[in-house]
Amino acid sequence: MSVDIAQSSPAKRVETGKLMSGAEMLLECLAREGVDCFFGYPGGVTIPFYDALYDHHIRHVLVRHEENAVFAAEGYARATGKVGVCCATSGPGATNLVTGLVDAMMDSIPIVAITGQVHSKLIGSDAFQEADTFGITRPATKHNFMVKTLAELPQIVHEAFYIAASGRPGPVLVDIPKDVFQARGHYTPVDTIHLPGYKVFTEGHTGQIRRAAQLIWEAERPFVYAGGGIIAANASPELTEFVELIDAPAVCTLMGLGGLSSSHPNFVSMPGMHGSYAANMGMTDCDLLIALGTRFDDRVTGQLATFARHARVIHVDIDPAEVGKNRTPDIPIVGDVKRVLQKLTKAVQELQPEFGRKKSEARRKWWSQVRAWKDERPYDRPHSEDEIKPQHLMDEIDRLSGGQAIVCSDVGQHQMWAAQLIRFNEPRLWINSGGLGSMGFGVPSAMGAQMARPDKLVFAICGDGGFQMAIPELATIASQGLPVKIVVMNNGYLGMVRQWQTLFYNNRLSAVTLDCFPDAEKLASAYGFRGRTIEKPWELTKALQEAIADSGPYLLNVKVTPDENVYPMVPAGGSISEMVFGPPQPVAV
Ligand SMILES: Cc1ncc(C[n+]2csc(CCOP(=O)(O)OP(=O)(O)O)c2C)c(N)n1
Repeated sequence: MSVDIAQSSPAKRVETGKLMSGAEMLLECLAREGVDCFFGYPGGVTIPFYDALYDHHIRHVLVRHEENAVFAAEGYARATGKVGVCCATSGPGATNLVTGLVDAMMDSIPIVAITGQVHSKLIGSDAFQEADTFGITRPATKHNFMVKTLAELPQIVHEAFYIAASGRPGPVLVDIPKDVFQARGHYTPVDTIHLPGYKVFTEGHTGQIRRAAQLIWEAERPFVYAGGGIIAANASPELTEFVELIDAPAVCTLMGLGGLSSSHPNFVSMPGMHGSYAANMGMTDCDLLIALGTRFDDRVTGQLATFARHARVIHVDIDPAEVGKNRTPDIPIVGDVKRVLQKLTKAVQELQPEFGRKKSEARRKWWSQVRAWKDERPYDRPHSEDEIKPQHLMDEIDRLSGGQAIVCSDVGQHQMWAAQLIRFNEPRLWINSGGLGSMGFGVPSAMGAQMARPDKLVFAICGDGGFQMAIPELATIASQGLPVKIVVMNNGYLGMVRQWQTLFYNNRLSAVTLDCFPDAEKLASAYGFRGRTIEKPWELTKALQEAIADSGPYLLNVKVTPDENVYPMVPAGGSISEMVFGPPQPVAV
């Protein structure tokens, strides 16, 4: 693949051939890539880089743990679509990045991670803070580079950005030895990228697209299954137009929420393990499943053998490895879902005179069935006079944000309730660790999102477990003055694990009780901002309004019913049509 990057680079900042250090060259490359801020933590081998940064305009955010540098970069990338950048020193700094890199890999998030490495002469000698970062991060990244000489540094950095953002996005790591940062040489801007082994198929096969259009007209019960690829490809307008044209019911996966507005009349909800009855029944009974930028994840499909078994499948994805990985499609289309949807919409329109209206009676029946499922079993919204129900908390956040706030979630029960009950009327509002499910993600990703979108109301919704993994970042939030609203849904448990132990392990609660949660007011005030604990339903609205109205960060600790379970639930390995809607009833003897 060859591309001209001179066009897209901001105006040249330095004259060609200027003498500079490797550290300065790296900063020059970052500036040319349009990086305005990045997240990192320095150490011995990156001191030359941080020294060059001292005089540079790019903003650096000092996180309190390297894992959170990746999560923050992910928050930045997920909120904007731009490449997120993070940086760590050699050895423990680099190994601390690994969870975040895998997280970005699983969710296809464009990240460039810069790591320092020991002096080239010491590599392989078990030098102080030497780790095989290249080897360790190989399976954790889309691609990784080890820079050996100053001459190759600029080319590698630009290639890293290109690979991270193009095709199926993902994390790319660049490992730079200390002597490369220190070396001096003449800088020549990079104008082209030539990667012969790297191919991205964007357009989709014309014949397959035409066949897909035909299937769409022939179908009596079409169903759209939209994933995170819609967000990554900025294909939300194309998805909306397509769904309206074919007038099919549509679901967005946990990664795709906001791809079709939650308020759109064709939006059914989220499918899968904690998806809605209507979404899962629609997937089960449809005769045509149109899968767009999605990977048939086990949390969506449940038992594969029974998943959408009556359906023919059209699968559009930019990554050929995803097509047919879990379900063999009838029409595979490898391409950028934005481009393919544009073409598919056109192809469907062209066939309209031939096929239009033929199936209208069947389609009417299908819609009334889907609506009946929606009415029959909407999501549970229990209310109590005495306790705050988790669902009540999410409903209030939804009401006060009106589908417009950025919501960064941690992992667990609160994540599922937030995904079920909060509306996302645009893409890039819902930010969560979908594939890896990394606890500790909520707070740092909210930092990154708020850095990227200072104009937006940003929530970090966490459980009391995940929040405690991220407490060090309260210092970053305070020092950067980021007005993130941290809402802890505090049930006193590692709730999602407790739920499984309750339902499937005879309620033998093992290592899931979280006692000693800190006083939220004191904790927040120790960092110089406001916080509060509430536990009564009548306090909820006012407390949330107060947090939102506060001009700074806010920590709201909401004590909720401890033993509430997330429903519906598809037991692991079950068919998605076999949802459970409550605890097993005691059997009479
Ligand atoms: C880093 C990490 N460790 C362990 C887990 C396994 N895990 C998934 S959900 C969960 C419980 C989360 O508890 P909490 O943060 O209190 O949220 P809740 O489920 O109560 O909403 C655990 C331990 C994980 N996802 N990530």
